[in-house]
Amino acid sequence: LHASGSLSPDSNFEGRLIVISNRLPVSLKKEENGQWTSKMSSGGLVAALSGLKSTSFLWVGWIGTEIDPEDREYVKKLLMEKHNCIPVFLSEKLANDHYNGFSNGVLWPLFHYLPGDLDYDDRLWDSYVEANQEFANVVLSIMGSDDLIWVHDYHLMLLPEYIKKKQVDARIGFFLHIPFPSSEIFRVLPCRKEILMGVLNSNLIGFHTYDYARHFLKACTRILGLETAPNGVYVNDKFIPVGVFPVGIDPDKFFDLLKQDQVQNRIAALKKSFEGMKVIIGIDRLDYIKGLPQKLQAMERLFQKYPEWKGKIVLIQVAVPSRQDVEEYQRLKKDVEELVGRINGLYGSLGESPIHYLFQSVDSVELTALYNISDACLITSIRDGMNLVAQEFISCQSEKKGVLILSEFTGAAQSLSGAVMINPWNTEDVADSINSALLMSEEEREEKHNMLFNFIIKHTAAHWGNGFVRELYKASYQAAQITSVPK
Ligand code: GDG
Repeated sequence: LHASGSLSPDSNFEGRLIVISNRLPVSLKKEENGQWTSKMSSGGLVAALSGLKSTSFLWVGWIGTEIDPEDREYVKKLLMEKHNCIPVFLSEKLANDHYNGFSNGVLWPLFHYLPGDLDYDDRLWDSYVEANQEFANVVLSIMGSDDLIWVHDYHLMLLPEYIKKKQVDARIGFFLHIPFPSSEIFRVLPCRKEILMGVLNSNLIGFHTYDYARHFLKACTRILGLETAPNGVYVNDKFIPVGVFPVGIDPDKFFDLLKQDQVQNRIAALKKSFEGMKVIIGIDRLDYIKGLPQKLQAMERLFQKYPEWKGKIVLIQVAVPSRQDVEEYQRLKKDVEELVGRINGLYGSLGESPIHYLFQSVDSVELTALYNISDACLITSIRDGMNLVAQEFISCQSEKKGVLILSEFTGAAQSLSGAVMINPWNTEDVADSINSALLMSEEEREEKHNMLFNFIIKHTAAHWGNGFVRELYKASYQAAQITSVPK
């Protein structure tokens, strides 16, 4: 058996890891002179993988745009040589129906408990099937039998099955970055069996929290009638482990940024602009799961209930443009802008606005400086797989010991017990929590900060990546041992 080989499950995996995500972490552009340029983007997953111990890896994913057939060989070569990446080529229509249509129009709202927004149609499901099959074809064409395969997220839930169909001894791990909802919600999905079976072809299935894992196991029992244990599910005569792997950040990246002159200069400038004010920071993609209307309503309530804060608090809200070709996101943008206008109209003064709203992304220098100078970070997601902003804020707060005000509906809430927990739907309570957070004594802030800080510097992105790969290696080794026993 290839899978067992001479490797030992107690050692670190030292072979090749194939990481598969919907989007490659590379932006690619054809310049006017016909030359292609490419740039690796930094992100949570990139950081986690660069922290993997002694593992070489290949990354498979869609490049984000349609590539003409005559350019494909060149693009493939460029991505491989420069970035260790292998592109999956999808037509614009297929990519759109798979990504915007089924992944973001059906799975995303449903998994975040918004079945009312579900836009199901069989044509979109067919595109999801087809795109997953395209990914499988690419993986099958490059994989070796000793590779470990790590599939990421809700765009690719059928991929483990499509790989296993052709390569039974493939060693596949699947990790879901978003919540897995209660089975009561999940069972709404017309293709619920196919999605579960797709994922169950993995050797290890991972989630951010115990709740998500529990919901998944319950769905397996209710929908497929499978027997489960707290740590896995029995499919035919095989046990598929289901584990909890909360993702982390790369705190060193922020510590290094804080040492840079550029960041320190920006910190000094921002401190000067907001002198005598309490600053609350919000960094979110403009997505309905992030609860921006709820956040703004709570700010409005705060100014009504505690008028003494007028002119003394500012919320800096960065709302990063996201999925703007989807109708719900355009509506959300309008609602948020109306609320910002109303609050600034009512509680601002000439030359001063309580809400500083940026519908744009900011660079890492600005981001780090903003995290650093803020007295509180306000996260009001109505559902959120984990939420990395919470951890990034903590990593930049060694001086100020600002307060993290965190929605209990984020995955992060399950591990960041030093945060002030809020229910974003309870406007009154959020307003009260902001008020008390800003009045919190230095000792209490310090105690909470230390607790949070110690947690995030230990549970880093690299810790997560290494933990998952180690477990996948162990699980696939054990599976190989089981199947090698003569019948
Ligand atoms: C999904 C799940 C889960 C944001 N604005 C700017 C900027 N960012 C960076 C943040 C952070 C990341 O984007 C956002 O991460 P989150 O975790 O908050 O949220 P999602 O994008 O929804 O991610 C989520 C995650 O996957 C990982 O598993 O935690 O629950 O929904 O790193 O810093 N970075 C810069 N400028 C910005 O304007 N430079």
